[in-house]
Amino acid sequence: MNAPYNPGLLEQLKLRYGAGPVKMLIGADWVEAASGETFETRNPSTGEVIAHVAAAGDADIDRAVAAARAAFEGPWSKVKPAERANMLLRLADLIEANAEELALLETLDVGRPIQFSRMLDVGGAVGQLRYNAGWATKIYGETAEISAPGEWLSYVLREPVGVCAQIVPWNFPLVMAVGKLAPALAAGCTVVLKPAEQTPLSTLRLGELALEAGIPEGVLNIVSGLGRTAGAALAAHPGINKISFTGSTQTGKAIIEASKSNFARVQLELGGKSPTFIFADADLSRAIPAAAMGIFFNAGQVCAAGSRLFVHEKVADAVLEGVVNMAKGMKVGQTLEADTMIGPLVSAAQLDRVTGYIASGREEGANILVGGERIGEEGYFVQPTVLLDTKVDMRVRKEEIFGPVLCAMRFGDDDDVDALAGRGNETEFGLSASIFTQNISTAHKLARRLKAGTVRINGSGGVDPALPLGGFKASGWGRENGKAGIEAYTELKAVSVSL
Ligand code: TXE
Repeated sequence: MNAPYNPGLLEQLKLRYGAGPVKMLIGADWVEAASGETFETRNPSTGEVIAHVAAAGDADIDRAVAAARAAFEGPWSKVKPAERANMLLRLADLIEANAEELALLETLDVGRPIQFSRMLDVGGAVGQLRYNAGWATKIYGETAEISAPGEWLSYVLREPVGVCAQIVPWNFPLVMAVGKLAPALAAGCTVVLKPAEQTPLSTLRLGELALEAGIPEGVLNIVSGLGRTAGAALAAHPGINKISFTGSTQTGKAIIEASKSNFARVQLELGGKSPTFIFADADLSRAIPAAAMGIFFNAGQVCAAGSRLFVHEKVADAVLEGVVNMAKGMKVGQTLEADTMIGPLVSAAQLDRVTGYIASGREEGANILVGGERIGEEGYFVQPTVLLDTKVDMRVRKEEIFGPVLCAMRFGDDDDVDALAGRGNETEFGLSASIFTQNISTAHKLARRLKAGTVRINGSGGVDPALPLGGFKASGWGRENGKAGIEAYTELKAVSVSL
């Protein structure tokens, strides 16, 4: 993972993407927007424009939904589950065969250090495809005995839900696109997928690989475009049956509003303000790196980032010293260098947002233990930051910052599991939580009381395709991944035959 990048390949990518408008995939065609409009995507390490990309409008969204509908009602409905599985497996192989190119694209467009693009984006996408390929042949209906007079055969079919709109954010474009399309295709649905305007390139390349893998035309359509135009048109389109969205809580509300017109099934994965608890008996050699990387990894642009740290007063000094040392010691900088740990924020807007939050924390009386400043004038880099003395009603404490900014709080022996769970649950979000203690009773009691879709005990880690992913409260609706994730791409139909 720590190999140097290939400068020849980088040059080829720059030439390719700099050459002219990057087209989107509708049916079997690579097309510009009907309006001819484009938008820019930039390299967050430098601020330079990498490419001009087709900006879909209403007409393009209509065309993409029509292509997805024609495939769904037509040829795709005849494709057997085992064939769908094979297509997903071939796409996984093609991603592996083009791994270095996809990793470089992700690094250029997202600003993720190359070692993580290689490991998490490419590895994660392949894992999602292979996991979901397995489900294609394992989607079962049920039978039931009913109580009506006479003799009946009743069975419940699990059918694909239909044409799915999938709207993806910019923090993990490739792996999230694949994480949405793989279960949809495994279940027999067709897809119109919109990557975020900040990071469309790896997803559009994925479209080429999908055609190469033999996924038929119209089954996967990729429309690049702005959220307020293309995204809004897709979410409200009368031709879609389901929408799967990952992004901000605010846009999540707009998606719910849009679904009032088309009754699309809605699945939302929204923001978080996830707590990490470190007890006095915790193994600090695990807890400290987990607390630091839980918020600094990907410059904090992770939905499940551990942005609130609750640490027992007996170990608080040691933990905070450890986290500060990691904040100071990690290499923040150019993403193509193999040992870089932290890259820039994705965009100038995100830089303004994160530095604005740090300023608001200062104004409201928080103390900065480490970091707190932008780094340099080029690119969108921010220092890993730890805030102390925050209050529960401060914006930095309750809102999602989506940057490398940790709020650290102490607790004492008086805080029992119920009190700690209350503090963990004090925001509107409920996505994820981490607990470090050797006491299994404390760990499981707290896990049970936390309102969070994911709880990790004595370890950290990313998303696994086998485990349901999603949140309580304002962190979303429904789950992706695992059995629940595949079933969410199906509709139930009860059939009864009087014998
Ligand atoms: O998100 P948006 P933004 C949070 C994070 C971040 C904040 C703002 O706190 O700082 O959101 O990011 C599309 N109809 N998360 O503004 O707007 C858009 O084109 C339909 C957390 O970039 O939610 C993109 O494809 N679609 C999160 C996607 O929505 C619309 C990851 C996400 O953009 C739309 C990202 C509309 N009206 C941000 N408006 C996570 N849970 O990981 C925008 N979009």
